[in-house]
Amino acid sequence: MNNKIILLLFLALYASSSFAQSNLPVNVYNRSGMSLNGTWHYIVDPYENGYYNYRYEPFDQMGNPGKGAFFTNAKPDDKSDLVEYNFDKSPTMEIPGDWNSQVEKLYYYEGSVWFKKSFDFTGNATGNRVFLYFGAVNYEAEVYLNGTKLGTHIGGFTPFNFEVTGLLKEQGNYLVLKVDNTRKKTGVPTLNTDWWNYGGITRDVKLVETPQTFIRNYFIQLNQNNPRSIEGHVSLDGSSSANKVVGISIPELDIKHQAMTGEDGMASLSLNSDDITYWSPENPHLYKVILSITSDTLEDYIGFRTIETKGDRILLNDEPVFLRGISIHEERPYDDGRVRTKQQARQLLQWAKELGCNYVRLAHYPHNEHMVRLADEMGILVWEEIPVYWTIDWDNAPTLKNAKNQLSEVILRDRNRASVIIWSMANETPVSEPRNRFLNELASMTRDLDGTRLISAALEQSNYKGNANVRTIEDPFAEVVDILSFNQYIGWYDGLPSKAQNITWEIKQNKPVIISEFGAGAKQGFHADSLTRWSEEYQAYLYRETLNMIENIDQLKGLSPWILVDFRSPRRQLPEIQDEWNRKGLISDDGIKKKAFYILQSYYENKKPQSAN
Ligand code: GCB
Repeated sequence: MNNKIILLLFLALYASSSFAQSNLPVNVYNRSGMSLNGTWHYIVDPYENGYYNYRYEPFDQMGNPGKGAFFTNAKPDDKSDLVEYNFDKSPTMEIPGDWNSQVEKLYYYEGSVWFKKSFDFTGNATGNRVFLYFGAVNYEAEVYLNGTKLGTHIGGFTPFNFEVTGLLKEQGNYLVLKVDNTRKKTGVPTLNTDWWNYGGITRDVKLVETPQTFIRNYFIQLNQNNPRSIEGHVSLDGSSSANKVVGISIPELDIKHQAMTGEDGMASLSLNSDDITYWSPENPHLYKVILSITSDTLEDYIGFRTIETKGDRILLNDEPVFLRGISIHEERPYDDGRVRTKQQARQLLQWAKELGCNYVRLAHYPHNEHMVRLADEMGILVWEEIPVYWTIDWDNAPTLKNAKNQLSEVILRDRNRASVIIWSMANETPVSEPRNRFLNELASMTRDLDGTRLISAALEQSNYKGNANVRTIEDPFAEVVDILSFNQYIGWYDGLPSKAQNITWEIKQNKPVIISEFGAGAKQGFHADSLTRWSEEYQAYLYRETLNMIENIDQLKGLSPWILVDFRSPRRQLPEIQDEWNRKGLISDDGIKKKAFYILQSYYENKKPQSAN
């Protein structure tokens, strides 16, 4: 091996280990920081030229990357010097924001785009630490700060961060990302989905400053077996995180408590109160919780509730609850593209409220953290899921690792949210041995990370003993889940809406049932008789028939029809009707309600508990 190769190997190792993320994400949402949102320069690089530039050595003899590598943000040294790119003269786009909806020529683009943001940073108090946070980047991000690689993140919908202490200058920092949204067979999701593969830095970017020893993360929830006890733990990070006093106070409950961290920097908490007002959709009460150590204080607003199943019932705070839900894609209201702001997330949840929902299914990937925080405030129960969708590469170990990573990142982000009651493992995944093993692994990891919530998956239904008029759930994963959920499209992909009148259900499992999807496409404003496909009348007819049919499922404890708003999908090509939109929304892409909206709204009106009316 020559010296240059040894040097390269060393640099690769250094880059991947020295700034590796610790297992627990830094809690960022409720820390102030310096936003790096705004205008970023970009270079579209379908051939990955900025990565494997053929004219320049990627590293010179001193181990410095050559100027051809885009992450060096190079400029010519003099008038004779050759550098074939220039970020500062390249076009710009707004971050957060997907590239497909911002730049016309990137509408269908799948591949690599480089992004660059220059900034000054003067905030760093002596001894403090700094973390660089990304809310989400779809799909694979390589992150470089001032020419140094911080690391790579895979998975398009969950947050990640890197410690950048000591790497920032007061002036002239440049952050460069290579973002690649290429779909892959081994990816999560895999090649085929029914949504738009929006690429880019789709959520907030922030620099967060913490003291040397700081509160990295916490998990504070009601003890599910003793609703007078608030329990959990707080994790510190830093050189003096062992044997440290952690204060926790909940002023409204008169709780002021101290706990001691162990050698691992973790303190366990158990706080008793007889006066807890339980969080529920009818009364989404959140308590201000203050965590403190000598060097750091963090505040959050947390709701306390229990959620469990008993036989075929779902009990919220020991009371049976019916989940009046709707499925939602994270698509910008009145527009296309990914949700970018809290206000846009609020609009989606407000529509769900108007529909009479107490519950939403956030499909098919983790949505922006704004969504679950707003759901906490607005009193909406939440199902969260990861994009284990249709046929994943079940036998491939890196695919499982990727799915586990995405799942653990969303659990660690949202485990303090009272609104979140269900972790879903997958959507419509055909049964096979490798698939069963894969999902079992996800479920057991989820139970280890968070034993306070329910597990489900959107399964498929099948004919009972070969009889097409009797439907059942045969999936072995039905034994693992707490809630039996399945999608069904009787009346749309499976006959006409009247078919629902002949169908009965033989559900063998003694578990609560949720219909996680049903629906029909309708072009808003297209009116015809109720047997004309794509008319609002057909969709409304299907809703009426389906709602009648599912009333006969004894264990039915909720539903989340498909879907709140029309959403972009390249699979949906019918001209003048779909034009690349999945039209199963109850609301059109420009925010107009279709007839079926009101059918479901009145069904939900009748399902509301008496006390809520
Ligand atoms: C499904 C999928 C969902 C699709 C929907 C449809 O079963 O879970 O992602 O968008 O059907 O519209 O076909």
